Amino acid sequence: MNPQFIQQAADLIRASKQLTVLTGAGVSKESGVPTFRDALDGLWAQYDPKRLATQFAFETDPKLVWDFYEFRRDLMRPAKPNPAHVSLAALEQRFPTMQIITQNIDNLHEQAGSKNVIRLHGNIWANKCFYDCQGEPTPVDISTIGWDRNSGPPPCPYCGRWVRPDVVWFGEMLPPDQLRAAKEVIAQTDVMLVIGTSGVVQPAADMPYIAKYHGATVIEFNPVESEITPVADLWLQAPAGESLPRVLEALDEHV
Ligand code: BJW
Repeated sequence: MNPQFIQQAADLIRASKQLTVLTGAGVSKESGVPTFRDALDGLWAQYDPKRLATQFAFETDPKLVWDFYEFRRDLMRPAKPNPAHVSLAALEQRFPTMQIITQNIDNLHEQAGSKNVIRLHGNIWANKCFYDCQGEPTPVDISTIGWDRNSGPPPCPYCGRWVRPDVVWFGEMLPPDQLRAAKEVIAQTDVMLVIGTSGVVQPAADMPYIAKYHGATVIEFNPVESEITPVADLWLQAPAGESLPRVLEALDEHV
């Protein structure tokens, strides 16, 4: 990794007034959480998203989809924040208005200590009624429900129909308050760090382009070229768990 790029990133961050970070699955890869689209080990290389991550899939085979998310929870349960999450939490200490906008559902930013986190795609550790029978959303605490765990999703305690994970599937609207908050912060952003996203899923994929349109500088952290690279002013082509701590060190050298 070019040391000049590390220094340039640190200089841009130091001079920023509103620092915003957009993260995707790549930021959690070094914690052992699989990405979606990496060719060999991404989830969608092994599983078909149309059969697992849509309302239609859940209506067609609720047990298959529920079991897939239980499998994902088992994969994520031992995961711990990696140096990229830790560096972002440390960066928030230095820049208290810094905002993370994440597509991730794994909670690792919060575990690392980040406070200002906008979650675009929900939270795998939470559940809700598939029909939102008590209003949108209808959260359900499944630890209070007794049901046969081999039979698929638990019954909603209010309406008796299915409980589902509180994540955003393809074709679903994003949580409106989170999306609104993201749009507001992007309009104010002068430096955006884009970390570990392929930039193919809307509306998150447009956010760096919108930030750029509003005059922001975009710094990408990704070992592989993405849909964001064409709009990036600076591309740190390395795993985020390696590049972000080095940017932090470069910031600390000039305090
Ligand atoms: C590293 C690294 C390391 C590796 N360090 N980096 C046609 C055109 C435009 C839009 C649409 C369209 N047809 C349908 C749509 C809308 C659709 C969409 O965008 N589809 C596209 C795929 C075409 N979007 C939606 O449906 C969204 N809702 C919506 O738009 O509502 C309005 C609407 C509805 C209907 C029609 C039209 C409009 C909802 C999207 C929900 C996404 N949900 C998922 C699943 C969440 C639950 C779960 O986990 O199961 O969210 S899909 C999946 O993709 C997940 C992720 O958050 C999301 C983004 O993936 P991400 O994070 O970018 O991961 P990867 O794997 O793609 O990339 C990882 C990157 O990390 C790579 O670049 C690596 O190189 C890098 N990396 N190691 C740093 N160590």
